[in-house]
Amino acid sequence: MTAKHWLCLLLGTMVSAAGPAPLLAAAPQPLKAVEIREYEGQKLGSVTDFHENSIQGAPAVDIGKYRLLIDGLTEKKAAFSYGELQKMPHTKRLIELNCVEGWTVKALWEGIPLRELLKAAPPKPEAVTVVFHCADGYDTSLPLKEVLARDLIIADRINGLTLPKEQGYPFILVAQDKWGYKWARWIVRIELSRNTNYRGYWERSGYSQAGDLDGPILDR
Ligand SMILES: Nc1nc2c(c(=O)[nH]1)N[C@H]1C(S)=C(S)[C@@H](COP(=O)(O)O)O[C@H]1N2
Ligand SMILES: [Mo]
Repeated sequence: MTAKHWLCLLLGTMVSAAGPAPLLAAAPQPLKAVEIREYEGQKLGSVTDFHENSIQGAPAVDIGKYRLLIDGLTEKKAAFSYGELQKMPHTKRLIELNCVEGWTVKALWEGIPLRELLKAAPPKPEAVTVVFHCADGYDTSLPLKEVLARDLIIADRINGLTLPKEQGYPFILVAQDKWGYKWARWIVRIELSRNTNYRGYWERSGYSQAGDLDGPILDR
C-alpha cells in the first residue's frame, strides 16, 4: 500500500467518524461582496489604493439618522434619508481620482446625478456655486454650471461595493476632471450659493478654487 492509499484510508475514516453530511444544511450564508477589479476591459484600482489623509480621519455616520440636506438658494429645501437615496436613479462612471500628492485610483463609481437631486430643490436663478459640506467639517465647492455640464454624481458604491467608511460612506462627490480635494466625502449638506469666490478647506490654504486637473494646483 502506498502512502497515498494510507492517506485515503485515513481521510475516509475521519469522514465516516464525523457522520454523513446532514441533508438539511444550515441556511446558506449571504455571499460576501467582492470588489470588481476590471470593467469593460479596463483594470480598476482598489479601495485599498487610497491614501487615507483626510483632515480628521473618517467620521462615524449614524445611517439611521443620516439626512442629506439641500438648501441655500433653492426654491425649496430638500432632505433625504439614506433609504430614500437608495431608491433614486443610479448611474455608473469609470473615473480616476487624482490627489495633488501624486497618487491616483481609477474606480467604477455608482451613484445619483446631482441633476436628479436638484429636481427636489431647484436652484434659484441667482445660485451659481454648489458648496459641499461634510460630516468631518470639510467643505469644498464647484460652479453649478460645471456640476450640471459634467452631470456629476454623488456615489454610494465603488467597484461594486457599498462605499467603505474610509472612502466617504455614505456619499462621495465624483468630481470628474477635478483634483482629489474636490471629491467631498461624507457629504451631509449641499448648499446653493451666489458666492463665486467661495473657498473650501484646502482652497483657503491656497489650492486652486477651480481645481481643474489640467490647470494650476495653486492659486497663489
Ligand atoms: N470630507 C472630506 N472629504 C475629502 C477630504 C477630507 O479630508 N474630508 N480629503 C480630500 C482629498 S485631499 C482627497 S485626495 C480625496 C481622497 O482622499 P483619501 O486619500 O484620504 O481617500 O478626498 C477628498 N475629500
Ligand atoms: Mo488629496
